[in-house]
Amino acid sequence: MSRVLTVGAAQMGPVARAEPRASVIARMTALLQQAARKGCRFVVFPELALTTFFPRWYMPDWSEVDGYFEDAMPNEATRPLFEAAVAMGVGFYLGYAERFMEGAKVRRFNTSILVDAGGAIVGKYRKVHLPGHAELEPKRPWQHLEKRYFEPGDLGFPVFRAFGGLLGMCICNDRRWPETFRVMGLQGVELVALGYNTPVRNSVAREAEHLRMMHNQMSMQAGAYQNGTWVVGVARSGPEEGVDMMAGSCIVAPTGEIVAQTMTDGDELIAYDCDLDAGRYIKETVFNFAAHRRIEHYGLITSQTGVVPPP
Ligand code: ING
Repeated sequence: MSRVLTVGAAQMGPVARAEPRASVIARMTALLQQAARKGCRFVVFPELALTTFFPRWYMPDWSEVDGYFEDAMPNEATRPLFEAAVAMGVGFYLGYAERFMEGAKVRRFNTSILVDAGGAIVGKYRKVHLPGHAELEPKRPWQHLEKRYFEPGDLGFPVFRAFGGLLGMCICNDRRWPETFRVMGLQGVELVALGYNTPVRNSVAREAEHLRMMHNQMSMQAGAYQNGTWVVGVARSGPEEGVDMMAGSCIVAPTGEIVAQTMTDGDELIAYDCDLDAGRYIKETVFNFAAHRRIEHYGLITSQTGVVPPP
């Protein structure tokens, strides 16, 4: 019996700094309704979907920073989204800023959750690869302070049994690191859901603009093919608080082919019937890990962080 999961990629256009969560939730619910009409059983939202991409600003006042975080999930603001999803029988991936107390210590993560069609949180992931910097860099046209506002994820790259298959998650910059997909590939992942917030232009180096989209697609296509998995990448896009954010949300097959892609840089839903067995022949032949990998030669990948050239 084929395991086809109809998946929706719910791209979101700009979220203003002052946009209330209720407004964002209403937009997300409308995208869920579109997805349900297309027969989707699982919908992927962007990274930090509930607020504007706030790491673009240096905020010395931590109470202002914490205004962008969720202290519980679901909570009063997001419960309508969970309830709407349950009413439609649709599960979803949600990216948000997670904050909680551990004794007297405040913990803050760039987090995503996997929510099943019954509204239960069946998986959680915390972003491992945090790009950017931790201190104010005045020379930048905008900041990228993820290293200031979040800790590196502490949950690894887990894979969850959900929606009839093996689903994994990552977040934005994670997709640029092959280790992200390989660790999930070694758990047999069949679909990786990820949200991203990526500016169209490189703010720290002279770089032709077309390369941004190429690097985005190449990273996800390679991750898909080299691990025989579907990859669903969903943008927060459009002109947000003076920074143009890249669109290009897409659904990538285990062959590495992009099978669906958004046309706009606003709120837009695309969907595809993802056969979770489509990656089987890849996992059993070219990327049959058990038959072909030689881990005795891979030691540097986990024993060394930076580059050490030969003497
Ligand atoms: N955003 C960007 C991303 O990885 C970035 C940051 C862009 C890093 C381009 C390097 C190159 O897509 C987030 N939120 O990680």
